[in-house]
Amino acid sequence: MPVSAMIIGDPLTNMPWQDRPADCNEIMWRYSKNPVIDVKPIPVAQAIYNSAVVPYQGRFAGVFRTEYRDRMPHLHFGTSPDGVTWNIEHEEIRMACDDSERSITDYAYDPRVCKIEDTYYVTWCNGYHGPTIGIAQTKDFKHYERLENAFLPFNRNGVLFPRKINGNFAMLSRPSDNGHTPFGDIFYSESPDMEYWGRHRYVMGHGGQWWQRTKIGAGPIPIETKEGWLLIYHGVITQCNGFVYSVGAALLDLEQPWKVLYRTNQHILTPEEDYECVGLTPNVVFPCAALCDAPSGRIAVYYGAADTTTCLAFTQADELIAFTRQNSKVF
Ligand code: BMA
Repeated sequence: MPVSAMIIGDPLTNMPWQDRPADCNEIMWRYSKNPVIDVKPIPVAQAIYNSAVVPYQGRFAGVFRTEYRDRMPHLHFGTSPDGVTWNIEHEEIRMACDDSERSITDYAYDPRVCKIEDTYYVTWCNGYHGPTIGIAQTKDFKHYERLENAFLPFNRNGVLFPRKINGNFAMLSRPSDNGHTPFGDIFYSESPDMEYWGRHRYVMGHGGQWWQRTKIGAGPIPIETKEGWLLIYHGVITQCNGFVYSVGAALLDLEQPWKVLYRTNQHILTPEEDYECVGLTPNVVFPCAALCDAPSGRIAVYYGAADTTTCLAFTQADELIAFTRQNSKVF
């Protein structure tokens, strides 16, 4: 097992993992048995993808983007003993809310789950007169309390930091438009109470190399390392026949995360396998969650493939950080 000095966090010895194959020299490599959640995994679902996984009570819990056969996305809860074999509830998550306006959810997709102190916060792209960032809190994944939407429409990819920064909750997001979004940069915001968000700061934008020249968005919850916050994100290029979604990495300053220290000038995962290139939306790899074992530096990334299945890829913290530093362009 590799040894890492980089990740600040807990052990997670039972996380899913495969060593890099001997004939592979990629910085991020795929699980050999992808997809871990295949098409039509529960009766109501056309597909489950772009979903969130966290360690929970010695096992794993997930909030899943579950697309019904009318193509509308809903959030479902699931559990797993090993992070690979999933039991996903057939009914969508119900959230308590005492305000009828705040409870509006025209649709819910691309969830992230972030544990801060003893509470799990679910953020997702929430339909409220257009996409914005919905938030709910839970301690047991049975009872959820719906909080206020973080921002005005239009916004996507709301990703919380796992600890307060400067005494405030902190979130990355991607302001955008009401359509399929031909633009988008990552911004940072703080909140004292998970309700009022401000101190907005620009983090980083699209552009530079072609793989990320259309738009970018934060992926999994940032991983705290001695070198900075390790942010795995998606970058998009517009090709003659549509968007192509790839994965990159960046290191953000620990106390001022809007300051980008390094950022990969090339993708670390891009659609290559059939299950990433063929599906409901071809040519998409879209990361939304990561598990890590701090002492070894092992990182497992959950990503949606072609808006159709849920897949896993692996990387090693020290190697990814070194790669990000060495192949960096901040612009
Ligand atoms: C984005 C989001 C993602 C999706 C991607 C590719 O705008 O809708 O959920 O995976 O497009 O279709």
